[in-house]
Amino acid sequence: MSDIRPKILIPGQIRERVILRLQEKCDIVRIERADPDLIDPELAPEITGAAVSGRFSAELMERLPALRIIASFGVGYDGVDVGAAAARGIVVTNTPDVLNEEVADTTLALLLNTVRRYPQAEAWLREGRWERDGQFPLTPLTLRGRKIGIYGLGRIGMAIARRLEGFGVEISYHTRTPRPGVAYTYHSTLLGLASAVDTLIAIVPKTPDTYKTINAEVLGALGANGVLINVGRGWTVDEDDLARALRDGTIAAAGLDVFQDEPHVPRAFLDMPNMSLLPHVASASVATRDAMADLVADNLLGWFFNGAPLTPVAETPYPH
Ligand code: A2R
Repeated sequence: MSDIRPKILIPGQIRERVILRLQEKCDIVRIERADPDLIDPELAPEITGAAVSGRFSAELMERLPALRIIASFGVGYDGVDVGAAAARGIVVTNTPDVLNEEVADTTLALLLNTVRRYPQAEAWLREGRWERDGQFPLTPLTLRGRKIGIYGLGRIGMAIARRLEGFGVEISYHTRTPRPGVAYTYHSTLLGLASAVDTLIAIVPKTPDTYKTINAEVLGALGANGVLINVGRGWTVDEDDLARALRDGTIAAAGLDVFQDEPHVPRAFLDMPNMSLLPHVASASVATRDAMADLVADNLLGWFFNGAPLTPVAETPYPH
């Protein structure tokens, strides 16, 4: 297999480094977006691999009879129809671990920005209000004494928890299965966790089971001193319920890096004084995005030239 140049389809945009890494040993076939009709029917039977940042549908797979592997950019691979891939014997890979620490850094920054209002304090200075109006108002909220509940204690959740230990706060968590070997308090339901803490950090994947699970009931359980932070997927939060809870004081504040319909952010959020908002930047440093790009390329190169991909997802294990 190593003497031929595999043809790799790249639908839409991807970090240039993926292409630079691949093109030495592979032929790259680019289409403007992940639309099956854009694939040249003469090339389609020769395409054996794909690299994607975003969506890859079952229809696209159907047009590519020789496709064996889809390397997805990012740890969440909800844009790829993994069920269809598994049914066709196509391996899907993602980019776990290399972004854990960066995402955890962002999570702590977002938590602090939300609780202590640092972005607003900096805006106060930049707008000349320190000189004109005096001290920035004291923040009603503090991280001191908070009880933090982590919804999802996987690779990233653990990196967040390790940082929180240094901040001297209480830590508990909810997952479907208790994580062995950790001392944090386990709650078997999300509602149970929300009732026991005042700060909820969500870092779960987008799956049918996590859809709008952070809803009015969970926010109510968090309580009036409550803070919600979401760095997983917007899908997990009922945004209407959240806007209502922030408006009527059901919870105190929220910090979001992810939204249901990105890059659209609900108008209600933009006007909310007790929110800290980021444009999905949790892993967005050059170094970390390069590491993710390298892992996309190394999965494809591993498959075609070394006999195995590096990080296949659970639904399409390798070897089968
Ligand atoms: O439930 P478990 O025991 O499989 O624990 C996983 C948890 N999790 C859930 N917890 C409660 N209810 C659910 N329905 C549910 N589904 C999954 O989320 C595990 O503790 C965690 C996921 O961890 P990892 O698979 O290691 O993912 P990682 O690398 O931490 O990334 C999390 C997500 C990505 O999927 C992207 O959507 C986002 O962060 O960037």
